[in-house]
Amino acid sequence: METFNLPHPLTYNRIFVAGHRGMVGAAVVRRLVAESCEVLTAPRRELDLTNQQAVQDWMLKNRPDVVVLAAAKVGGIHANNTYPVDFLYQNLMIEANVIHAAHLADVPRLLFLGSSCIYPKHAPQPISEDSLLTGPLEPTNEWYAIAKIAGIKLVQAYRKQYGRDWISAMPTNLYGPGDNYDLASSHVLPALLRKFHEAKQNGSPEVVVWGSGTPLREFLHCDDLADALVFLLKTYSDDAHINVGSGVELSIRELAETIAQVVGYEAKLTFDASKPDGTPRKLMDSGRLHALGWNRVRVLRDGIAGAYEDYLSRVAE
Ligand code: GFB
Repeated sequence: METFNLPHPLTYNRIFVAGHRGMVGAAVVRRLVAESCEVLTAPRRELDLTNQQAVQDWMLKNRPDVVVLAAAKVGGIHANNTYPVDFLYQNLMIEANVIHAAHLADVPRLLFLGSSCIYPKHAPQPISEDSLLTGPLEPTNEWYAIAKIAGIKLVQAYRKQYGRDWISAMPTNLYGPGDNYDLASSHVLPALLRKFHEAKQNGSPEVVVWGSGTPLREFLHCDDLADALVFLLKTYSDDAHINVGSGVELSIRELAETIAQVVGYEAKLTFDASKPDGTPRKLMDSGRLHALGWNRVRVLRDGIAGAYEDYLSRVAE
């Protein structure tokens, strides 16, 4: 079995980015341009990642050196809470198919992406990697969390049983170009960008913010995540999954106020208590990543300004 010597330069590697049309996958593809590697992608119409046979056929035919598993069914608190089957079933299928096919094709290096929601609802803050499976999950996203925990365990199982040099990274809440701005299924940051933009256009005096506005969230730009992932691919080999956060934390109310400034429109914030708050706080401890030597996080306001440009150019009417 081929193993990787670390640090590994990635030069001339054939790297399959599963989920290249998603926000994270697209960011990874952008970042890999600087690495002199060959990026492999598979459009959804040609490869359905929930189809086991199709994934195995594709992997055995293409035999990449590296797989970055950025494909997932993702969504904000409302979508997670409303479509538990989609978030559990689709993510289990995608992970199991891609990870097992990578094993069959003897892929030397694989990076699986989890999520900060894998941790218990009331985990001590900032949340260290060791908090996994120490308490009950946040109910609004336990389906997604269980699927992501299964993915981490699958990667660990292949390491343990077959000596695969595969790793898992846990990103915090993400935002950036390519985000989903559909109000029913998006995360909070793109949703509020859209709401403030539309309020500005319509001259509306108020913007509705779900929940109480008090939950605390940490936000990381997808291009910063992609940079950290490439760093980990080159340098990290361990059974333990590793947190990728920004350390930039604020309340949902503060986020709304920041977005108001970026969009340039002051509106009254109305809090909709019929919508769930979700987990009260979700700040990751990224100390392990920093100790390895990565800590390059952009200023949140600059990142949000870039995301707003993306929204204006791609989505806004
Ligand atoms: O980003 P979000 O949907 O997901 O919501 P989570 C974060 C917080 O923002 C919650 C509030 O307290 C929401 O109630 N919020 C306020 C809004 N206004 C809005 C709005 O207009 N839209 C949305 N979506 N939220 C997700 C998980 O949890 O985080 C996923 O469901 C995943 O599994 C993701 O892990 C990273 O941070 O609560």
